[in-house]
Amino acid sequence: MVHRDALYRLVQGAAMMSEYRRWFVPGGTYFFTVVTHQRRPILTSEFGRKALREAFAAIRADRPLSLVAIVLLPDHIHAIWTLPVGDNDYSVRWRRIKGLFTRAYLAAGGHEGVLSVSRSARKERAVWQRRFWEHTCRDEDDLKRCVDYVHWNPVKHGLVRRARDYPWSSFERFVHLGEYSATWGGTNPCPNWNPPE
Ligand code: NI
Repeated sequence: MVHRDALYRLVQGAAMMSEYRRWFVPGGTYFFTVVTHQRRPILTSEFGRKALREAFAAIRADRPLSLVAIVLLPDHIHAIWTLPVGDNDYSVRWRRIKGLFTRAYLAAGGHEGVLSVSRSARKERAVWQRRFWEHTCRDEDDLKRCVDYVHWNPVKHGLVRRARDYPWSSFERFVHLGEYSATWGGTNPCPNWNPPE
């Protein structure tokens, strides 16, 4: 049994590494954290999810990106993208995604947060935090750590007990790919990595 288990893990490991090799683009694979203004919990509502889906579809039609993994929390997003070689313009993409979401959200009657003087002066709406957090993945191991972090995040935030109990992430897709068992993610898979959120 021990030997069979060890072999199984090896085979699984090989399958995983090939996927990560396929996804990793040197210098072009990024982990992002994007937070709403004043941490308002607007993203996981039915409307929030629809507005984000549409914003992502619009930006992808215009400026390509591959979404490796994503999780929507009520007040923030963690996402991993790869961009085409030679294209590192993720800031423009996020600005557009945030802008498209904001427009749809306000048009549908969503309320924004308190507008500061500087936001009013810039005609900026109070829906997202201005800044976002970016980490460029160094290699396939780093990418795997980021993917694990994304899928474990709802457990970290106390929303569910296991990754599979959370509906708004790419976890299920990774289970189908054989990356995780369905019970994965009850404990912190990357205890030595502490990005914000
Ligand atoms: Ni988080």
